[in-house]
Amino acid sequence: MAAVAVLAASPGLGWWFPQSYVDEAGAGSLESVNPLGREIDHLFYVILVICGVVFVLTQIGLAWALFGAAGRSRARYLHGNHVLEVVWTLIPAAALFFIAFYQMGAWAKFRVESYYPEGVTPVAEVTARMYEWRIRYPAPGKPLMDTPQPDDLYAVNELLIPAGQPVLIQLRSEDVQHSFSLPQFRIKQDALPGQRIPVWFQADVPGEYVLLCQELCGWGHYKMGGVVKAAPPEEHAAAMAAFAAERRSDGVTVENDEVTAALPDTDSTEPGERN
Ligand SMILES: [Cu+2]
Repeated sequence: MAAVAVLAASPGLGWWFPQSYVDEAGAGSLESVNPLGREIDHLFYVILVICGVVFVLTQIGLAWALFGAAGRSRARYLHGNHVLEVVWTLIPAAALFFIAFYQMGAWAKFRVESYYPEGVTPVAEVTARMYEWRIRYPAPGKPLMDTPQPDDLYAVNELLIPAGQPVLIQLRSEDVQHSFSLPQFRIKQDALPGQRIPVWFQADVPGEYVLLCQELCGWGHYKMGGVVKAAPPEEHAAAMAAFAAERRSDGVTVENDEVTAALPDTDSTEPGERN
């Protein structure tokens, strides 16, 4: 009884998932910020209900064997019961098949490129290494290339993304196996040395979210944390432009505006036009 009560009450009590964001009313939301994350939560609850039903039926069977049937007949030795064995093989098999097919849609959206949401934009390459996340952004307005470009921007442990739209990162590892995990997005993907793995997600609500390594990768695994900062698209674009300006600045302020105006405007030059 207690177990069933706990099973029924646990989703409302927020035992299973971390708080994602604080909504306008000031209440913490346990819903994932990621649309795909909400689908994954639904799968989680479907499996929780299946396990709950099986648990209750098993306990009823146990109680029946202990107290219901015990008084009526004497215990006797049975070598086996084929019908019973077939039944208890088929029922779990059917349950597993159901789960396998039921989750195919969510899996395809996460993993299969042709099922990615429309407009998914590669924003950065994220390289895991002992013990940090190295982030490589393309220069503002340019696409992310597979190989490093001279005007790329680099950061550590801080991933800036636009909110409200699907974004994609290319995940790599420089040394051992790590795992790129965004609990509030329900995203977890291993980073494997020698592989480039695309991972997409979407922050429906602007805010700061946790980035963790969820694969024990060495003594410093515990400190391999970062942050995903999701801002509305205009704010995000402004933040990236400011970041680019800061990275390209040599720290010297030119007092004379005429000197600045006389300098060639390198940022607006297309790569092909450079001489
Ligand atoms: Cu790690």
